[in-house]
Amino acid sequence: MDFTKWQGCGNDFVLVDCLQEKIKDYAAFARKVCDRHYGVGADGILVVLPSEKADFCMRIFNTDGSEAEMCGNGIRCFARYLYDNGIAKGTEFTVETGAGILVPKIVTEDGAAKAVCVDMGKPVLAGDEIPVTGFGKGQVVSEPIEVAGKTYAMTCVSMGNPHCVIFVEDIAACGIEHIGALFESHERFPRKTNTEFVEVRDRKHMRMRVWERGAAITLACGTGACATLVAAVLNDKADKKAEIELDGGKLVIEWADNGHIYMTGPAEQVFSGKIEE
Ligand code: ZDR
Repeated sequence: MDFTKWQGCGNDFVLVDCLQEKIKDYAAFARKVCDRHYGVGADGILVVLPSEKADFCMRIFNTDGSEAEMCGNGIRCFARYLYDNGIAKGTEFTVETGAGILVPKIVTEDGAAKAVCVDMGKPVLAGDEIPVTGFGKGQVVSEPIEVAGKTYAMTCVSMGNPHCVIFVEDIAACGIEHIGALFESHERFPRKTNTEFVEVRDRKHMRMRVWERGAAITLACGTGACATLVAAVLNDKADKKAEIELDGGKLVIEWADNGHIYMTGPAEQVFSGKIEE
C-alpha cells in the first residue's frame, strides 16, 4: 500500500489514506511500521477515513498498537496531507476525532501551506473525565502524586487524551527517562497518561519535554503543549497565549476567550513509499 511519512516538530507519523487503501489490522500494522529497525520508523500511524459527521475522520495508533483519541502534531500533518493533495476543498475543514470534531486551518503564503492552526476545542478539566481517580468532578490542579518515592505536584488536563503536567525548576534534571513510564502506568490513571515536564521561562515562554503514553519519549506532543498552556494558566504561571519549546520545535498555543484552544505549528512531508501489510 502507498503511504507518506510526516513530521510535526519532530513527532513523526506514517500516514495511510484509507479513502484509497485498506488496513486489516490497525494495531498490528502500527507496531510493524513504527518500528525504527524492522519497519519505517514513526511515533504513530495516522489513518484517513471517511466520516458521516465531518469532512474526514482521523484515527491514530501509537507505536505499541494502542489507539489514541487525539494527536495534536498528527492532525496538522493529516490536514496538510489533505490540502496539499487537493483532497480537501479549501483551507479549512472538519475532522472527526476521538476528541470530537476539530477544525484545522491551513495557513498559506502565496497559496502554499506554511503552517497549520487547529481549533482543538475546549480542554476537559473534570478529574473523572480526564480520567484521574480520586477527584470526582473536581479539577486536578497542583495535587500531590507520589512516584518512585518522591512527591510531585500534578495538574491534569484532557485534550481528548489524558495529560499530567509537572512543573520543574530545571528541565535538564527532571529525570524523564527514569520516571516517565512510572507516571504513564500510575494507578491514578485508569487509561494511563501522557506526562509533560515543564520549565517556565517567563509568562510567554515555556520549555517542555514529554513522555507519551504508548510511545515513550518523543520530540514533541501537540496535545501535550495544549495541556501545558492550560495547566500553566490554571497555576497562574503563564498568560493565555504562549510559545512552547519542545525538543523538536516550537508551537504557539492560545486559550481564547471562547474557551477553545488554538494550536499553531509546522507539518512537513518527509517522503512517500510503499509497504506490505
Ligand atoms: C502526544 C501526541 N503525539 C500529540 O501530538 O498530541 C499524541 C499521540 C497520542 C498519545 N501518545 C496518546 O494519547 O496515547
